[in-house]
Amino acid sequence: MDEPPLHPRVETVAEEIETMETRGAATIADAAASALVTQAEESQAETPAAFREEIRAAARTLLDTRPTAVSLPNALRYVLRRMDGESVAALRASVERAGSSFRDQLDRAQDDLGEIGANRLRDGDRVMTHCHSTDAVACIQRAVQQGKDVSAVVKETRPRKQGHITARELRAMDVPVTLIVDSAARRYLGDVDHVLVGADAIAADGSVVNKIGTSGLAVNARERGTPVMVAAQTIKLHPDTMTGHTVDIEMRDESEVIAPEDRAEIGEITVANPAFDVTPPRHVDAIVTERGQFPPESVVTLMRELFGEGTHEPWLEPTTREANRRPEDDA
Ligand code: RUB
Repeated sequence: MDEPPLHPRVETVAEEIETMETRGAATIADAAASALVTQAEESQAETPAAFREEIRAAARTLLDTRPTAVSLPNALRYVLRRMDGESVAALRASVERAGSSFRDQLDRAQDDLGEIGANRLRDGDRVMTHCHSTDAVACIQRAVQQGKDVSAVVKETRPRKQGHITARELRAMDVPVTLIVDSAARRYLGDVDHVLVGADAIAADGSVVNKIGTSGLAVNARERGTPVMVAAQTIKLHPDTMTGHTVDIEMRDESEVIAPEDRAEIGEITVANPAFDVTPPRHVDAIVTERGQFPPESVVTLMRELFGEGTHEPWLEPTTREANRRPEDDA
């Protein structure tokens, strides 16, 4: 069977997510939902079946871009589950409605969690950040709006240096920033009141999957007695982990770690570039969501409330689901 036609915007968004021009779990979810809406708005499908197949194909293309941020499948599921109607026009309207309510919820969730996270910060506090998380930045921004004096020690975050984005955004809010290399983190942990990070996925046992380096930072913070706060909208909760699935950790290109010419000069080496790591719940003090703050071990209760006991994959036709199952899906 021919592949359904995809709108060029879907291909572009997929490529931007893959190359990290669009990055960060919440931003990825937002871009994926709006790409589905574009596919719906511009679809030339003449039958409801053809329309549905096009939207599912667009979702599959977007899904295949980055494996770790669960906000991506959660966003696609949200829109696909609400695709409903007997005609192309009705289906199109349902996707448009779902895309727009998803994006509204995303914005609201970030504002609400920002308020809760800000309540944990006191006037004069100093936070240490890792990578760039819009959810984490929202907590600091809200604290500043509450009139609190907050400063930050910002980890550069190798290899892509997303810490620079955090530093720029915090400076735009007039927050004093000290930029450090990742290996200087332990040296400064005694000088900060909180470690504040985001999440790409949160597992049912409360483990936090976030940018590589988060777990080492959390272990060091525990040793220093510095509380670790994870700012994560509920779209970061990974429903499949309730039924035993593990989170796939993305391995990225070696050239992000070392330039090919430097590598050639060194000689034969293996370069490994995992993008994320897993912080066990015992090293996390609080997960701050738009639904309140949770000790990591209790996050499963919220997960059950939001997702029931599991999910299905609406981008797959039931008949092709088993045929499309990849071995890594069972990992
Ligand atoms: C980004 C990263 C962020 C989370 C949360 O990794 O690990 O901490 O995605 O971000 P990458 P947000 O740069 O590889 O996408 O709070 O904005 O969803």
